[in-house]
Amino acid sequence: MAGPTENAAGDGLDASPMPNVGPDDIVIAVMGVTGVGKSTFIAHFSKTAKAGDGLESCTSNVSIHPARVGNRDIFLIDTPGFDDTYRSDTDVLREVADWLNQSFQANIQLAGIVYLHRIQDNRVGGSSMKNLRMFKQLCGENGLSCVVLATTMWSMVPRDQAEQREQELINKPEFWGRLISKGSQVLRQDNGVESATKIIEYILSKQKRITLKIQEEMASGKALGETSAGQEVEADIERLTKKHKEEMTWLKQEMQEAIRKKDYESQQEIKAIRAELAAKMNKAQEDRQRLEVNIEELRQQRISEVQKEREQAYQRDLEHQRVMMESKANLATLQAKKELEAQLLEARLKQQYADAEIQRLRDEKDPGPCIVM
Ligand SMILES: Nc1nc2c(ncn2[C@@H]2O[C@H](COP(=O)(O)OP(=O)(O)OP(=O)(O)O)[C@@H](O)[C@H]2O)c(=O)[nH]1
Ligand SMILES: [Mg+2]
Repeated sequence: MAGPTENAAGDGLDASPMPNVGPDDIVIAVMGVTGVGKSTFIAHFSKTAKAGDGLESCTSNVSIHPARVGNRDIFLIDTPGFDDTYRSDTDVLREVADWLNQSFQANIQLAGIVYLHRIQDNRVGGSSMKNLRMFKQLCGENGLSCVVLATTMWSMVPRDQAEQREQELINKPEFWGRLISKGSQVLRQDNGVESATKIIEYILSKQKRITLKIQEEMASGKALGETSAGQEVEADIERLTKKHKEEMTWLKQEMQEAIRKKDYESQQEIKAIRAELAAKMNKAQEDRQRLEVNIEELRQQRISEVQKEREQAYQRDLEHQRVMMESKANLATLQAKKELEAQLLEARLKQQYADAEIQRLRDEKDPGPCIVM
């Protein structure tokens, strides 16, 4: 069994950001909100991609997938979306930024980015739009001519409605408008491998290499929290903290009211809500502090986080195997017990049959007193 320090190449947990990838290779990143279809897109060209089947985030680490598109060998990078089910935006940004920093330092530049968007999503303030804001800040303007903005899930919306939404995305500057005016290309991911191939081929036709804004910013010595993407996350934390403080003030008032009324049940409820809220406030502050890292600090922290994650995964694996072995053993005991019970029952029935037979033979031999009328 593999120990916690062993790891398959390219799952993003490696100390090296890009095992087997060099500066001459073509590397394309796929980004977008959780569940938009990033892994599905990559799986059209690579056996190593794993698409999800539920609403929860599936891809939680940056991962590299060797892929073949037409007759070209390239690498596709799967990325976790912001608004991940389990991780905060800070966690996701730290992971993506660390990976981008390392590739920058290894002289590996992206050939382009495929930014996916579900055609049914266009609500300002929703997670798709937050992802788009993060993407804009991460990417900056220089590489936008190598960005394809592609919509997925066309089969989920009536065609005319989907086309109307696509127009809205294109026309509104706060959606895709500004990106398009700086050179990004809109394409549709509406036909499996065929449309996916067109998207990759478009990027390949550009024959460029791009540096993202966050790579430049961090290479120039900025802390993660000082980069544009980091500022975006900080602004969200700020908004959240303000909301939490308001809720806390309101809860204090509610508590005073409950104390005045001697309503003990409400007091307990409010206490529990307050504790939960306090934990959230602490987490937000922790997240803010975790943005205060430069390239090297981030790298060192990520190495120990990854090591911890791997050890936890290893422990979970061991526990899983223990439970499996225990249930197998229980099943075997149960089966043995059932077999024994069946054998006992059979023996008992045989005994009863034999007793009855003996009794019958006795009755035949000695039919008892004959009563003569
Ligand atoms: N109808 C339809 N379903 C799709 C499309 N692309 C992906 N899906 C489905 O959507 C679900 C999520 O797809 P994934 O590829 O795992 O999404 P993801 O972006 O990798 O998600 P995370 O890893 O959680 O960030 C899967 O059940 C896919 O089969 C599409 O274009 N149309
Ligand atoms: Mg995925």
